[in-house]
Amino acid sequence: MPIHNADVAEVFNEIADLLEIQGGNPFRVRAYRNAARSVGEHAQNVRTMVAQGADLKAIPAIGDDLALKIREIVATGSCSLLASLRAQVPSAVTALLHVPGLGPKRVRRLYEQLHVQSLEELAQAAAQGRIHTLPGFGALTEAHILANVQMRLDKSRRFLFAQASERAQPLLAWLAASPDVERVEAAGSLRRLRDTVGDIDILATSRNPAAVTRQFAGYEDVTEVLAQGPTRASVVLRGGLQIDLRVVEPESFGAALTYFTGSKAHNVALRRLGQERGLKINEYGVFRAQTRIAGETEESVYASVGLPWIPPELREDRGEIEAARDAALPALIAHVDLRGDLHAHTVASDGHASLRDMALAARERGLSYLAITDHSKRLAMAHGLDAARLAAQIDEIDQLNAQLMGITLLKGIEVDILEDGRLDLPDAVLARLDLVVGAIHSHFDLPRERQTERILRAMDHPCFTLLAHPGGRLIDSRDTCDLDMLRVTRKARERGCFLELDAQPERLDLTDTACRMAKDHGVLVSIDSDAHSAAELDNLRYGVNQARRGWLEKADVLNTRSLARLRPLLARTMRSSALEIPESR
Ligand code: DGT
Ligand code: CA
Ligand code: CA
Repeated sequence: MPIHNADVAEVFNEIADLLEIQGGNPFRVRAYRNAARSVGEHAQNVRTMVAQGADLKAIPAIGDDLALKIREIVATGSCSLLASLRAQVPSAVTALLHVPGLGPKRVRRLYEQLHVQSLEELAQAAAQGRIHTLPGFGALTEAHILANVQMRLDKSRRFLFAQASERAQPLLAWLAASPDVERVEAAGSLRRLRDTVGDIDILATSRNPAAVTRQFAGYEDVTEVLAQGPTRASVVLRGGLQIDLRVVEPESFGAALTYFTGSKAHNVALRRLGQERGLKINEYGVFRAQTRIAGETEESVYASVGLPWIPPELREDRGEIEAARDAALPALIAHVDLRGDLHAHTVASDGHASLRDMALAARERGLSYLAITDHSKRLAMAHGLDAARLAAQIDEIDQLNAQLMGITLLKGIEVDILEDGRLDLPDAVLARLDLVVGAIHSHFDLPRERQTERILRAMDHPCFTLLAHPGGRLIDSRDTCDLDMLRVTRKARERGCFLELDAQPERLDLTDTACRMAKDHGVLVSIDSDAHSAAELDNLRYGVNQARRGWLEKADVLNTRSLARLRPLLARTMRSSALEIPESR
């Protein structure tokens, strides 16, 4: 198996997990975590670097010892340190670390005292009430664990869009380069840019379909071939992602692409429109009686029922067919429309890059402004800033802005919204900022009414600008909190403040439908990377995907504004009685 940077990162992360469970030296744990992130984000492939004799220590966070380990992994596919750690603690136990509420100490106790070795066994132990009897665990913790584990088990079948896309892109490029392949395209939920993907659907055309399915089954990352025939094949890639390939006739390509892009609900609605016109629409084409009248392109399929082509992101049967009929499809936002980013961290809290490096990375990506929004003091784990440290950072940003050309840092904070809706820092320092980004990081499970009131109260603060990742979800591990988004959206409208679409692949929060609600209420959405490193500024693209699924256009997105037009919008939220209408769209 060829080694990718992600594989090395995975080995290092597992080593860090196992060291942590065994109570290892925290600095050593951190060194492996940093190395994992750094290798994972490194643009050059380590396999190529090793082959070319390049210096691995050029990768940040990699020293002599880790460079040796990378060589070992590239050469042998594994690492002897990992093997010896696994001999002491089974590797399935590391999955327990990712359950919210379970740190290394608790995992160790569960393993040593209850012999819990997997998520399934953890769920069982919780359901049987064996956990709350352990020291350091209570009945509440046990119930919490049970709920979280069940959710993880339910969702383990789906992949984050970013993960699926990272696996699919090289495969698509490899297929496209084959002399036997004429056209190749992703379909399904991946093409619709859904935040999670169950499996990947690929369509191709070829004069020699059997050669294509054979080649596909031999792809370097395939671990299992589920089926392989003359025109279709299904495989599983390393990591567990399933891929279905279908090779179709060129004259059916558009019809097949429409069919396999889905969604199912959209297809049903489209077929019904066809039926009304006496047409049969399927994956082979559009037919009147026995005659094919369309199907080579998607445009021809839509045109056969009198519609313009509909972007895949909208194909969910949420009004897109009606909008297409009325020539009212949105002109969806694109990544190039973003002029800046309003949520990013530095080493001052839990980020990994300095102010200057974040600024330069943003400029390199064509952004003209970047808001620095480190955590506030309540998040002690993340080294949150108190008033004095924030004041110092404000001065530092002023100095940096005076030096840097082509990029402006905005002064902000990701301030914790406390349980009662107060903000975690004094008004005097908040008032010195360009923007105040409020977020909840605790008490996710308050009852709906209290959670909603908490957030509304925070939004009423005279300095409040932007509500960060409103639902608080982590796709794999934490559900959206119980919150009345309609009231939150109305409050944003009334206060003239903004809602964030956090672009981290496992957040993508606002959801697509919540974006749509914001748009419908005239509330501007800010698409933010929430970057904790320079490379994570590229998360913005995932945010743009989600925004497109939420029907957002350039004008609906706050950070498509130039800095000159942004400033008054931010300033307006910094007043107590802002009962104005947001800038007209
Ligand atoms: P996923 O994989 O769960 O993330 O979601 P999709 O949308 O990729 O679903 P998948 O992989 O089961 O099927 C791909 C597309 O094929 C789906 O979006 C629509 C189409 N399709 C699959 N089964 C049916 C069906 O029974 N009826 C219709 N009309 N379309 C179907
Ligand atoms: Ca699929
Ligand atoms: Ca499929």
